[in-house]
Amino acid sequence: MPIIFRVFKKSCFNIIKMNDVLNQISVCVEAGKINKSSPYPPSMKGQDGADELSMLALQKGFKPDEILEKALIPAMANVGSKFSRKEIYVPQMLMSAKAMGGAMIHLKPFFQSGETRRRGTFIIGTVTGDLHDIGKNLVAMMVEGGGWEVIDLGVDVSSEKFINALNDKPGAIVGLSALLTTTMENMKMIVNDIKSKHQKTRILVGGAPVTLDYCKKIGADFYSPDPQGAVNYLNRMSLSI
Ligand code: B1M
Repeated sequence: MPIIFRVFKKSCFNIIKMNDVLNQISVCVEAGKINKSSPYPPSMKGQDGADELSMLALQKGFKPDEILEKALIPAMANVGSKFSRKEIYVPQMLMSAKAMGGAMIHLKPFFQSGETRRRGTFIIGTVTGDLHDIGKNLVAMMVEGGGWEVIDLGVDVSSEKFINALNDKPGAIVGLSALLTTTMENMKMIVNDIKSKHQKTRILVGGAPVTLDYCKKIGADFYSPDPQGAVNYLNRMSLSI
């Protein structure tokens, strides 16, 4: 075979091999396969997970943002869409988010060093008086998987804490979560407080009792019933900035 064809064939083979690693990472994240020792899903027992494969991808020379953009983000977007369509449920989404976390451990140092650009900053917390954090954590993980820097202020977060975080990260988008009809009322106060100090801040609200009508009533900018809606909103905002 002429040398030119041999070189071409070899490089095509390498590209396919290289992309295989990214595809495998996507498969692991969608399936919720965290690492080799993780027993879930049973069909992938003993196989490498998102943890080992993302390390391998870095060793093979993939850039962290390439792994994020080509493997993790599309996989998490699929997971989010399946959850919105009720094809999967909270436990599966949590496993996927954990698998993504397994990959993110290796990528985070690069993002934190500023070597890789993020889409923007998202500050999230469960509002004053409310201790529910499972839904908020899911939103935070999905948004992080969507390529955003996430500052998670935790639960029972006051206006003051949100405002302090915004003072450090002006221009960040804020997410408020509430699970109780009583604490949902605190969203109104927090939206007012934030807008009085940082008028242009965009605020996204969510949580089981929250509705689009309520979002409009309290002057928040967007309501999402689920994590994928939050990711889609943020991505639209990052394009318009
Ligand atoms: Co509580 N609890 N709880 N609880 N709890 C509910 C919410 C309740 C509906 C149960 C019930 O009575 N049927 C009820 C609220 C009634 C109401 O006000 N309408 C209730 C109550 C009353 C209470 C206490 C007052 C009970 C008591 O002490 N008497 C108490 C309050 C404590 C407090 O917060 N101050 C309390 C305590 C607790 C636990 C600590 C025991 C525990 C929380 C543990 C934790 O979060 N770490 C707990 C739990 C687990 C629940 C239920 C069973 C499950 C909540 C959950 O995690 N769901 C819940 C009943 C239920 O929902 N079946 C209940 C799964 C989660 C993935 O869904 O959080 O809705 P969710 O998040 C969704 C969406 O809402 C959305 O995305 C997620 C994925 O789709 N989303 C966002 C959430 N935040 C978002 C933000 C966004 C966008 C989307 O943008 C920023």
